[in-house]
Amino acid sequence: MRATASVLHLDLDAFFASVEQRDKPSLRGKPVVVGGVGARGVVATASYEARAFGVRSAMAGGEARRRAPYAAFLSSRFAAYQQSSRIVMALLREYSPRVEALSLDEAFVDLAAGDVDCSSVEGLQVLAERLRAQVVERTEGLTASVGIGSSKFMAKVASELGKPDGLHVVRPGTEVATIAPLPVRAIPGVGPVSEEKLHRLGIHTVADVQRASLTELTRELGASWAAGLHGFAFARDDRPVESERETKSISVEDTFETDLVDRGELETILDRDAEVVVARLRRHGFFARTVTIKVRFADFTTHTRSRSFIGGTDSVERVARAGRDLLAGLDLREGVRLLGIGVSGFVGAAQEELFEVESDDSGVVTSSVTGSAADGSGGDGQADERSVDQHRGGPFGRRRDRGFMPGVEVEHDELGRGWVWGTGLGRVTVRFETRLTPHGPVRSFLDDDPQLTRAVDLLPMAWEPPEPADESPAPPAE
Ligand code: TTP
Ligand code: MG
Repeated sequence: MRATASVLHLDLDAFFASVEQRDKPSLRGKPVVVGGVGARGVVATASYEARAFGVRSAMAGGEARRRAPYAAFLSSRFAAYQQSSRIVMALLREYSPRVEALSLDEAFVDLAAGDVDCSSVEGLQVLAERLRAQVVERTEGLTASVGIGSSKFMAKVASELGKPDGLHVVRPGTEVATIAPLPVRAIPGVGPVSEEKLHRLGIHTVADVQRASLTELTRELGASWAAGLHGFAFARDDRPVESERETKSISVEDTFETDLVDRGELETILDRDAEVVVARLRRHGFFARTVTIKVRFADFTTHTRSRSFIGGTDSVERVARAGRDLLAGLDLREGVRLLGIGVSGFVGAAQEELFEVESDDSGVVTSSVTGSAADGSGGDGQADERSVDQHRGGPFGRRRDRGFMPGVEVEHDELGRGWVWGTGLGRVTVRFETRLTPHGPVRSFLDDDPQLTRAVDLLPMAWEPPEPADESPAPPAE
């Protein structure tokens, strides 16, 4: 923890849904759900208007529809979210060179590493309000919540307290009191499993952790985790802000209580870890060129094996398959103590041709392909951001190639640009409006109408970030 409040955390409000409302004027102020479109889709996020009906991230689409039947359910448009994310990240880099992006819509900024005077809280408030106003201006309407504090933990807690569309500064000296009433889930690293364990110990809030004895925590959680948890409860956090370019790899590893020799079992673990790794990769909006596995044997010798692709991938299937292939090259009979899988060699996801290269995998990655083909709506929570591009010229029937999923942008030869409002029974309904127009009219077409096509490019933003080099990590030197 630092003496001044020099760590800033920014998190865009209802990010995907806000981009949709910005780009679709008739949806502003209305309940909007992104994801959950297909039969088995999952909600990626919901606008605050939809949250009022109880719709939440990760909720099944069917449940979300029951709660908010009149909401607009849209498939995600990854390229549009990425365009706005890049604008925000570039803006943050104007404040400090040390910006750590946690996902497309969330980042830490080390103000002390920039040219910022952090000595006065009032001064920081002025700076943060200016930053928030610039976010609205440069993204043409998105809002951000900002938190400032003396560590990453404090800054994150602060932005949560500021949400939505607000600012909160945790004054140095008030950290421990600020976090005391929060649920244990607010502590970094406390997920559902640790939360459950702590609840069983009667520990529900950070104040409960403060009161618990370290001995008791150690008994239940192990020494290192107990010490970390206890430290966080007293606001001890000196984790550095690491700029995006320093994020060179994402990996997960498991150490086993007894050495494993069964290849099938190890492959299953590898598959599961590949899913975790790829989920994190996608949250960063990256594609990876290299897959690495790490195997430590019973005698503690450690082996790593890598494989690289020509283009980047964010396919669970490809990463897992590469991992299995690499594992196949190792003799496991001695027994495996530790198994890890990681991805590196990140490239930005905005390269269209990558989707074409990837299209072989879409049947596996886009889990709702069969489920949603019948209703023609396509898309599925986490995966539909990809299917937008993969369906074009991909391995699907001609109809699906048109990719008219709810929410996607289309162009009509005479009526101009709009977005797909709904599909079904061989028809497509389009609302003709964009970010730059007032509410537009609605028209229906046969879904093979030659005058109607998917819009290829995004509408440019008035302010585009300086190109490019430093917006996604460079591929590793060969
Ligand atoms: P969050 O910042 O967690 O959520 P949010 O921006 O939608 O809402 P809030 O105002 O509470 O910050 O996530 C950012 C985006 O990441 C979100 O808009 C959609 C996407 N996302 C997923 O795709 N899957 C998920 O499980 C979550 C939590 C988010
Ligand atoms: Mg957010």
